Amino acid sequence: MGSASPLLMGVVNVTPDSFSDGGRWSTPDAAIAHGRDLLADGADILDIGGESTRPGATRPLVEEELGRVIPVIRELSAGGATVSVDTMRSEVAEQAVASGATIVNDVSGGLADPRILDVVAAAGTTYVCMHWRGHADHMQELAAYDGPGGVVAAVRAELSQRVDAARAAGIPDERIVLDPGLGFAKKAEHNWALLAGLRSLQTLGFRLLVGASRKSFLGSLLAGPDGSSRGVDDRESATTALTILLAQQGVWGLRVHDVRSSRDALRALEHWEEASP
Ligand code: PMM
Repeated sequence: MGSASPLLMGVVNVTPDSFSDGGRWSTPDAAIAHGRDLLADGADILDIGGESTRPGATRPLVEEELGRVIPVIRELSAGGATVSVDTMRSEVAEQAVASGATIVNDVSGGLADPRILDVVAAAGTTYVCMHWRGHADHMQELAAYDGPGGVVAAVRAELSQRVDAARAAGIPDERIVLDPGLGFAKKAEHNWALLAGLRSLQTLGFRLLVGASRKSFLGSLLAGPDGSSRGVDDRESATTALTILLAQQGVWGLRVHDVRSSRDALRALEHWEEASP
């Protein structure tokens, strides 16, 4: 197929409670060291976040979020890394950009704090606009997609409205990246439908970022005979398979926790494509 390889965005969650790696990198020093490891493994971008969005999570105070992410962003961007800030808050985005972040990854697509769109427009950064319906404490109640075309049509339409808001704030199309928001107000079957229907989202004309890594729909897929979900640390092969499949769909970026396995898989795919007549 010869599609360009996606960028790998390595996740640095500076949180005590993220579902995939909560608590492992919750001090600035541990997070900085982890970010450097991800770069060595082949990350193109480091996505630094200080708020867990796991279903049911409660929000940190803005001061807590700033205290978690700003020292990490400052240090890693000073070292030359391309840094993205994973935040829904305009104050955090503003300080993150002032500290070296060049991408704002807003999982709420501008819904949680609309001023974030003005911050991004003024800063001239890339804007990752994810599909979102509500905060983590109640998002699973919002996972209903009963209209015509189901979840794919709904996510496409709702993302398109967020693009209108981003444009109205002055963010140019070439700085917008869309994300279907796997797991955010979505059940497992919704995530699979979105993955299978990615082409429909691509017809909006924007670059796509996808975050499937270690998410609970993979835990359900790989559930044991007793129905118990496979643990987060044991979902890597399924994540890597999705890396290849999504690369073949031509996505722009993949947000992953284990950069090394996805990088290895992409290298094999690139080599395959180069060797193909
Ligand atoms: N998922 C999580 C956090 N941030 N950002 C984007 N753009 N897309 C995602 O799918 C996404 C995100 C939740 O996963 P984590 O708790 O493992 O970081």
